[in-house]
Amino acid sequence: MLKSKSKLAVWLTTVAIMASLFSSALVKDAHAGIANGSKFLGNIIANNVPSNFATYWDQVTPENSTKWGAVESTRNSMNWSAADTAYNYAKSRGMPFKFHTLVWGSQEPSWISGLSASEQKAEVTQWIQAAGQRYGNSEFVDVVNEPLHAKPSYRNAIGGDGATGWDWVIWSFQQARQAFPNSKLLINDYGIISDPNAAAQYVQIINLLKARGLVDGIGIQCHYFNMDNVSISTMNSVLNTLAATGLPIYVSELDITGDDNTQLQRYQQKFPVLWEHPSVKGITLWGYIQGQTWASNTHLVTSSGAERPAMQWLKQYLGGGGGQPGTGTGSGAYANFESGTDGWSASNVVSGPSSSADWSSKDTRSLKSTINMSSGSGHYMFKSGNADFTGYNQLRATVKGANSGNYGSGLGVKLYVKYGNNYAWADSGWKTISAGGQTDLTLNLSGVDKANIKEYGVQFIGASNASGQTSVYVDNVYLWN
Ligand SMILES: [Ca+2]
Ligand SMILES: [Ca+2]
Repeated sequence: MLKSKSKLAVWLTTVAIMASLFSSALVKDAHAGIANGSKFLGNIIANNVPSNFATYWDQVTPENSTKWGAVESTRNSMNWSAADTAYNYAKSRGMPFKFHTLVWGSQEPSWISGLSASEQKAEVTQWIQAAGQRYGNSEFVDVVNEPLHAKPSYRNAIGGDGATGWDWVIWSFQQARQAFPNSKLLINDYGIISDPNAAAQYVQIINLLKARGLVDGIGIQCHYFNMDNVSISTMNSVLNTLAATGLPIYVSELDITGDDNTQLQRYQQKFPVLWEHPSVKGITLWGYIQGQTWASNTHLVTSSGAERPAMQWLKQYLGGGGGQPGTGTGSGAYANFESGTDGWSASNVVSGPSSSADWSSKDTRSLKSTINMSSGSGHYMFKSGNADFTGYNQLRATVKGANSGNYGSGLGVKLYVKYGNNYAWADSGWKTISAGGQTDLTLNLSGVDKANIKEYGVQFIGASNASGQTSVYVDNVYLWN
């Protein structure tokens, strides 16, 4: 990516510049980053490694330094210095490294387009082999970047469209397999997460590669111009389309804009959709420090090192919840359901609530009820009685639906409170979950009479075309500042 923050037109041009992804079965640095477990949460490195990189991230993609035009701006004179910095850092920390990228129609060397076809083919081959010799222990390689949007000028020299329509892509992956026999080979593009038609076209290329044993994962960039306004249902639809190939998905260049509150809300809504999808094996963000991101307002940490609200939320979310536990079981709101229902009730349910080991978002148990869904049906799990939320700004919880019944367009979920002598209502706003899905809910308590809480809980609402029986779960209900 370019770092210019100038005009939109420049950004849109540079959009054609991104790409990247990574990995799965790697040994991770146990001390790096904010993500635990089998998935990585990575970021880019430009010329120097930010001092707080390992505080947040556990995977590395070079921002520009492994692009062909950056390495070989003068023909046959290779400059690997910045690439070495990123690669050596990743290797010294045990972080997966992704080489980004081998074949791409942007940031090519300027001299390539003027050569004969045979010279072009020889140069691309030489470039791929040189990269493999130097960085053959890369966990991931973006072989072809942006095939739908930025085809290389020299593509006719390496097979052109050919009989498959994508012979040049197949040729590129064949070369990469030879040069990087120990790496996972990825394809990468933008405009996918927000466009089911583009996803279907992308899958056509992927299936050509898969049939030849040439591709190991699918990269989707997920930049702000696709992410800021995409709907959850479109995201799920696209992820499921890609997952149907059987290949792992890597979110390769995530960024989201907005003022502090807008960015926070977008992260809260959309990051879990990516992170919790079973086929998504890792996420890489495209920058995080103010003044060092390619698009303004995508940063998560200010130039002075302060974390924006979205960063604070991301840490809490990936840390598995917790937060401030209120004041215990009397007033306050902490409920973890490890040893019972914590005094919660349910209404319009077939059975429950009960403490269940079916699922949990924190520790090993959650609160479960079984419900019969119908169009607009309302079901509740809640705790009534006086509670005092004084001193806290948010009430949070995680909810889940079982993979049974017909969820139609999605089961509606809301975290709510009733407060004051009139039992006034406030809630988190709608989210929807599909069968088997889960989501975090955050209720902003501003405007609520926090010293006079009468009831709090979760409302589940059947979609207009919902039917059948399912189970719903609530866990890790807590107060947060
Ligand atoms: Ca050369
Ligand atoms: Ca629990």
